[in-house]
Amino acid sequence: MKVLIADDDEVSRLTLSSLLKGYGCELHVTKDGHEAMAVINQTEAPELIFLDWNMPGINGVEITSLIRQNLIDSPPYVIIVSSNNKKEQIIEALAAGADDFITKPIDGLFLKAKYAVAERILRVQDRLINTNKMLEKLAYYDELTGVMNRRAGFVAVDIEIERCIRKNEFLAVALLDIDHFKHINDYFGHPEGDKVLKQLSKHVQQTLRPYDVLCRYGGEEFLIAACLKKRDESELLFERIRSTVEKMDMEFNQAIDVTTSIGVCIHQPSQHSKVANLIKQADEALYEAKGAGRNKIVT
Ligand code: GH3
Ligand code: MG
Ligand code: MG
Ligand code: MG
Repeated sequence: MKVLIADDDEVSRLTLSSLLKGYGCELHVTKDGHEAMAVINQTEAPELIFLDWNMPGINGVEITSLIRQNLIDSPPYVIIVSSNNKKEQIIEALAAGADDFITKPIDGLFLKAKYAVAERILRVQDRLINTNKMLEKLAYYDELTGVMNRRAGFVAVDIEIERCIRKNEFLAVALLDIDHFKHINDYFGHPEGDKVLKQLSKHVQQTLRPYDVLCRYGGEEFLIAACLKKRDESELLFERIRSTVEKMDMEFNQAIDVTTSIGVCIHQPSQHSKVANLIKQADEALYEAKGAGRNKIVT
């Protein structure tokens, strides 16, 4: 566990650090508020922080407030260590966001008990954060391909609609469907079919810009959305995607030829634009692309 001690008083600093050394944590010791903030702002913030109240620069209670405003996703456990231990003062520290309070001079047994509480709370918090991350992943991303699922895709397209309105740009919305995917499954087997879906997603994602939208719309259909400065940029974009897939070397034992049909709708978004309408138009174009012999783009 990464632990920070901030105290301008040398004796308190030494007492606290020599006690904590016995607990096998990664200890960072600082002498004032600004040094403490520098450690707190490192990419990996300390999980447990002991702050003296009165320090030059920023005091411990002010630091606590800053921590509570800024480190929201993974909040550290903060203990104020001070001889300002009147009831009102302890209440003030807790109100600023401290989790606990230790009175100076520090009592070793008391510190040990409070350290154990901090460890327990941090473990529970860690578990919750990890579970939350996992649920978020399941809620927004397609498990097989790792691209956004349909629900997240719709939200992302709405965001792109807003971006296009702001920048006065066009939005291309496309449905990409793998040609004769049923044959691929029948001939090579379902697990190989899955690998095709994964690899295709990876390759298509790589041809797009970070803010373009790619989501798995259904089985072997993908939804793509991209803001464009000019209408005719669409041709280049989707041709790049079509040919990338066609040229894709499948990383498996057998050579599998994969082609796609793409139906595109180009639209100048307004506040009335509806994702579902755009997809419907893209779907009609896709139907035409299939009818025209597949491995084609129809706008
Ligand atoms: P078309 O060129 O007209 O699109 O023909 P198609 O065979 O691709 O179209 P069809 O809709 O008949 O078949 C889609 C197939 O995609 C059927 C389904 O079993 C398969 N599929 C859907 N989801 C998955 C998946 O997650 N993994 C695998 N391996 N196959 C899937
Ligand atoms: Mg002090
Ligand atoms: Mg299909
Ligand atoms: Mg298909």
